[in-house]
Amino acid sequence: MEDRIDSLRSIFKEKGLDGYLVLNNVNIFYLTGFSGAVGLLIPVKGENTLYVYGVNYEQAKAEAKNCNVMLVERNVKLEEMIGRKIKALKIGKLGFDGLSSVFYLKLRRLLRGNTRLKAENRLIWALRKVKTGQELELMRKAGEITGEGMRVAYETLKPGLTEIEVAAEIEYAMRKKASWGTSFETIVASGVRSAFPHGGCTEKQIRKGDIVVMDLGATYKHYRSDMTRTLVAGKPSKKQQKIYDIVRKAQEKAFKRIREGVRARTLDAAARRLIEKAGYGKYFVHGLGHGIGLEVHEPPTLNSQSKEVLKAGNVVTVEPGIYIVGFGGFRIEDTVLVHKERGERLTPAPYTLGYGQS
Ligand SMILES: [Mn+2]
Repeated sequence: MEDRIDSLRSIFKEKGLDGYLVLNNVNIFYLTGFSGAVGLLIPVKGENTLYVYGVNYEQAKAEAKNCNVMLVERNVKLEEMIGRKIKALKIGKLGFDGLSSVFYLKLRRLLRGNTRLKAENRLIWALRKVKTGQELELMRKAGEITGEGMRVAYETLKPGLTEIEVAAEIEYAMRKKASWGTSFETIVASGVRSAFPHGGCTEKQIRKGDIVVMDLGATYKHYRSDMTRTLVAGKPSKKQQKIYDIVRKAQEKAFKRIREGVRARTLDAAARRLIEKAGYGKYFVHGLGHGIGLEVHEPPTLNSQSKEVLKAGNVVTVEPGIYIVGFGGFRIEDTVLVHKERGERLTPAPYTLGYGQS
């Protein structure tokens, strides 16, 4: 593994910082390969310190890379330990990823004006947004497992089952393919509930002719995947098919434009304009997509406000939708890897609306 702490150090050094404090658990994992620590202090020169409570101390020593593991005793306050270290290292300008307001105030009081604290979350995101080959291997695997979940979803879905019963089959199928867990709460939203983009799943029975939005994702070795398909339990009506086809075209249109250098908001606009022209603009109530990796929602965000320009190695979702309250919702989503000249879907599954008994 390339040393990510060193990469971060060269970035924050360039920004004129002489140290960086990482408190976000996922960032700490990203940088050290160990997920059970509570703080990581990186000075511009010298040793990195990883702060760990007793329960994870031995594991941290075995697993954490490129840092000195420091035990945080139960009777010692973490911010005081970190504050003392910052003083000892004479760090004048310290960047950090994110601190709770309580932690920030305590640290500021302890450092009494000798150290300037500067929120610099974007520095870590600059690294995390561009996936390495090793990360992509895991994301591909997460995508394949998710595809298996969707395959079983297609196979399982039939009128009479509850949404939760379908979700259970999906999750079991992914688990059997070595999923570490779901990326987020599985959505199986049927009938009028499909119009709620975050509808979750309930004990509602799926009825013949219901639109069913199924949004699922597996996690593999910490890396996440995200995919949605919309199905009708039975034969789709003309109106259902018509709206579905618009969403499908919108997704394909945005997908085709993916490549390095494209603006995130251009992609959002491509899908949105198609949906608007078809007369459903006001029913596309969210952005086109989001970055994904160790977390299910990461930068770069793909929406009309986004200032992001895509780079090769970004992994994003492309998920246009149309949600008509009282009628139903339609969303198609894939997890997509950005290459220099094109996008590549990491979530394999067919795009059929109607299916099962007709
Ligand atoms: Mn998503």
